[in-house]
Amino acid sequence: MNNYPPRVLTIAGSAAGGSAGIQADLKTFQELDVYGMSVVTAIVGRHPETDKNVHPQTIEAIEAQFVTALKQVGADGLKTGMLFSKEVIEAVAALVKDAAIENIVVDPVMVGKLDSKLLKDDAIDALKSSLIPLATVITPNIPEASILLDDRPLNSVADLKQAAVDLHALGAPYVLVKGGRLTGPAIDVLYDGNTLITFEAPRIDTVNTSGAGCTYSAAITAFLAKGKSVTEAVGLAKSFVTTAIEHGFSYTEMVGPTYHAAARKYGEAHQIKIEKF
Ligand code: PXL
Repeated sequence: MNNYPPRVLTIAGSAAGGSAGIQADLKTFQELDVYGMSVVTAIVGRHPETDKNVHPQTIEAIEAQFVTALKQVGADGLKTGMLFSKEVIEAVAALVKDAAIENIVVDPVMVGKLDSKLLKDDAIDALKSSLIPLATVITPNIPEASILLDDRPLNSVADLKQAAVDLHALGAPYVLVKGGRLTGPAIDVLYDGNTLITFEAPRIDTVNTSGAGCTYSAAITAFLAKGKSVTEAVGLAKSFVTTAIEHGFSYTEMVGPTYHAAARKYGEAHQIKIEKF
């Protein structure tokens, strides 16, 4: 055994503003002392209200990056973020399947905070049939869970619990439905096929949550690669992201970034309340 940090790979889009996507993932990996690597699937330009500012990379470029990372270093964990198209999802699923990596977090990124379109409509089926079944854990937010459930409205924690149970049928052993868009405390629901677990943090009164979902799933990946169980990883990651949200910045009038270094700099002030059902 050596003392090298665990190796984690993100397969995601480049978010030029630095708050989300690859940039958020690598910052989070660094904060949590895991060795970060990246496969860039698309370059997202300025104010991406439509998909015209999304510049997808070729399948060849995506495969080349993946093979480089795995051959040069190897991976103890992997997360996927923005994949954008059916073709990319299918190529990534084939690579991930072949690589047989232990910890796989699929964040089914579909729309960004600025309503930017990060996944084409015809890609949803590919996500469900080829990638989600390979995941250890999937981490949809409410709009994503709703789309994965054929536009089911999700308006309460009870709805999230039912959504987690129903999404489990897609084949990932763990489903985390994130309730950040509800009102009241920020409650996420984890389902493992047997037990429902809720993770509750206080709601932080801020608009600066850009990239919070990316940061959360990156932190889960890092903790899994360090050997934590899924339940432990989710609790630790939620504490990390809550602290990052609490200390987010208003650099401009746009929705600002979370502060990835907040837990290190200020300490983690938030106890996550965990309940089993
Ligand atoms: O926060 C979702 C997200 C993920 N990935 C990329 C993004 C965004 C939001 O803008 O740009 C590349």
